[in-house]
Amino acid sequence: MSEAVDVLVVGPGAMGCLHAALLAESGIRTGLLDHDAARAQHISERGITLERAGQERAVPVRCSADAAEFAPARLALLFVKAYDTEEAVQHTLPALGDDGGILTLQNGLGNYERITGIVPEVRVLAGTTTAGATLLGEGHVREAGRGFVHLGSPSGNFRRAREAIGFLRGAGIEAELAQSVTDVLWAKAIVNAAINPLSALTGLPNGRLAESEGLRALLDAVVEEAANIGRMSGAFVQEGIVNAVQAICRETGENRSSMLQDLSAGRRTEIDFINGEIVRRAEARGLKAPLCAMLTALVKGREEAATLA
Ligand code: KPL
Repeated sequence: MSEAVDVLVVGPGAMGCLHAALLAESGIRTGLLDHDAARAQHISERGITLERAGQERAVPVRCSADAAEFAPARLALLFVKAYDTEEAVQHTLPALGDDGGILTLQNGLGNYERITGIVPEVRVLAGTTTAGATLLGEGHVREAGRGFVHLGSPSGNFRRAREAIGFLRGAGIEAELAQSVTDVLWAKAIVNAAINPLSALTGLPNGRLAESEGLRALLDAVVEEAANIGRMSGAFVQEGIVNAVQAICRETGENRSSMLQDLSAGRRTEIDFINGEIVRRAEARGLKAPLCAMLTALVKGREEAATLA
């Protein structure tokens, strides 16, 4: 059955399920787009099981693998892995009609560029979220940290950015207009470049990385290196970024980073789009990012080892 939605969440992973449940629960017309029809049917039948603040509830959410069923959607909220971006945008197009927008809150650098290779810039928003979530099974998610969203329109379409902020706030998610999308994307990339591979390689939840002296020194060094490349690439990176990343480790202390979750589940990680992309951006400027290069090689080694098992 075809029925228009305000927000179409794309990707039923941890972040997609969390946001689809929060939006749907608040009465915003919400859909969830999955590429897997059998899983979509399962989620539609049972709803999303949301664990939040020690309570568990089932939230009915319409889920389908057919994007046209949600047309016309005002906004597609992209929560697929960075390596699936282009395919997911193509899959979403039938829901968007001529005017629907896309907001990416994905991890990694370069997602905005990948999306605007397909959809006109005026319809694309980008930003970051501090939300943490753990996928416990199909359509079953546990919130692992409240989200604060910074988003903006690199093309200057503030009407569309404000509309997206309105939807998120309507779902009780704190959201603000970013002064500079480049700055917020780099800030998040620096956080992810340090926390994600270190937690994935050690198997430790985020909080432990700031507790042990040796790991904290490594964490700080990766932050410094990534921040330097960010600055050389034109982003404003705050002076206190090292302390800020340690604070994020503590605030999301129990959370297993998304890269640790991916590696543990035998999924491909986003290392190429985080540390790998920082290395490429450094090299494009004649610079080096040896720690990011080493972490990229190690995580890719772990990915390869999983295929041998
Ligand atoms: O974004 C995250 C992730 O896991 O990908 C952090 C902020 C590190 C929270 O776990």
